[in-house]
Amino acid sequence: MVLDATIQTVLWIGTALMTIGLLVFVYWTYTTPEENRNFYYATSLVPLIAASAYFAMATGHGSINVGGHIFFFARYVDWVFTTPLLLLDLALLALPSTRGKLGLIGVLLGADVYMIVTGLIAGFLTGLDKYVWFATSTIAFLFILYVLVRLLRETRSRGGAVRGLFRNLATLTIALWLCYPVVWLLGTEGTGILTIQVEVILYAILDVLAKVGFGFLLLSNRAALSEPNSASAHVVVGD
Ligand code: RET
Repeated sequence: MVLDATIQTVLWIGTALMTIGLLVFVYWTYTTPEENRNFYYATSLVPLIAASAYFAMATGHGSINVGGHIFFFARYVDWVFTTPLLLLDLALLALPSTRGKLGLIGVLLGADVYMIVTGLIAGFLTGLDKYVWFATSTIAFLFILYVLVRLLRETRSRGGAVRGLFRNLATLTIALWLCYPVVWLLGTEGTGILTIQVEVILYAILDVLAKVGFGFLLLSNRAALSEPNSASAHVVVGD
């Protein structure tokens, strides 16, 4: 797929920023005591996957032509792996123990994968069918938002650094994630109000904030991640 210079430049900047995020997170992983590394492993995988997806898109291998417009399917391959990892981070941070909560975590991550896969199907289609799959994906998204708001309420009763960190991360996540279906609807996959160039720029900003921004906020907060009642202290072998 041949891409114009603006799109290519934005995709290369995306690749570079994700790579920088990856290098910083890997460095932080190795400078953290092994028993506190749970969050570091999951969060480092996110920019690794995103850098690969951006590289594929920048080199013309992450898109195809659907109904006369460029469809970047590589985004969805990225999101199907990275969004569950981000939600896993949030769930582990919010839940003082994963015991008895694996069902909740499973259903949260399952709904997320379902949201991305149904969004991918919508991207390949045209006409009314497209919007049926968009609506299906949105139902899963609303469920995810509901769980996040419930976790926000539950963490209110908890003290310490975890509470404030979770509040900031969950708020950031809800605000940024809400923008994705809006960009989709306004962009070339939806109504076509935005040009493909503007769409690529908006997704790049959202992706960098939702992945690298989120990771910086989480991993730079070592106090919360090593708090005795945070998940990092609870998820031990055999738990
Ligand atoms: C789609 C279109 C179909 C309806 C909905 C969507 C939501 C996508 C979301 C994506 C989040 C991506 C992130 C990536 C980076 O880390 C698939 C656009 C609801 C919420 C956070």
